[in-house]
Amino acid sequence: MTAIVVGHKNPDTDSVAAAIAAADLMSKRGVPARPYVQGKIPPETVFVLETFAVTAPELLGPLAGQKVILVDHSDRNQAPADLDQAELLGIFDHHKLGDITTSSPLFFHALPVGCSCTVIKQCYDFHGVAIPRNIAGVMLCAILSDTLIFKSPTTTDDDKKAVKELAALAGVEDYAALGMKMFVVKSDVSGVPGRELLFRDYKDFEMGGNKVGVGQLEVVDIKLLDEARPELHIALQEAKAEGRHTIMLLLTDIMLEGSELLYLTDDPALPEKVFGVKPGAGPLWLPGIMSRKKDVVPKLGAAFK
Ligand SMILES: [Mn+2]
Repeated sequence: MTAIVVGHKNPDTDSVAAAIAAADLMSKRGVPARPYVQGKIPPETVFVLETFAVTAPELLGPLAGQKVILVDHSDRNQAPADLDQAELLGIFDHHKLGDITTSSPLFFHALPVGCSCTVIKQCYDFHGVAIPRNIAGVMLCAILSDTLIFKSPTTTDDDKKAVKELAALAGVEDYAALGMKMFVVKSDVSGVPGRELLFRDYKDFEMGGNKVGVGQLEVVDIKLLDEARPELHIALQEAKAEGRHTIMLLLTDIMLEGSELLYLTDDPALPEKVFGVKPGAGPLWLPGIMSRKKDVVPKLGAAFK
């Protein structure tokens, strides 16, 4: 039976690239596997797949009776709803440990690095399996995307080493230029409905019995989001009304290296507790805040304890 490899809901470049790479590695290790996605592939990822002529993974179907490998998450609320009806073979990840449990032994490859594809690159090397040129290209882009071209505090030396080696394999001479091209594509949000933008790179968390959501839009110039602001505010209000204690959206400017925080919460003291800044009349700009995973989620979780 062919195993299903799939990343988290609201797929990003890492969750798509990691599924493609993990399926290739597992297949070459004797476990036939195919990559899937849990939702619409975002424009940044479409650009990456087209650049390296890699076929987009299909949309995931029912999991009952299937063998599954997860990439880029180990949280129940980011996994397929019917995961319990499948056999979980293993996980490749680089996030905090989630709440998925299994009744059978599994493999679990996780490292505190900037990208799932860095973990999978090391697994290819460990097993002495060659990475195909086009898959090296999408893995390269995933690391550049997740690490914001090494500007994110999640970046490690392992990520930088993987990027250099993958760039060589993919025949990419200037990986920083390729990364910028990718972020320019990602920054084009014109005509995209506010709700789609809010949920494009979005995660819900369970914090102290509350549903807390954090979205992030990473652009090369925060002004590119000006036109979308009215719709984003409506989308935030709708999402808040759907039973969330708190909803946050980080508007990250990767050139200015900081984020503006849009938020709605039942706890007015929350922004100060988490970021140490009192919201004023103007936009809430957070210098140096680039990573949901490293700069936001741990402090947010602590504030709910
Ligand atoms: Mn990732």
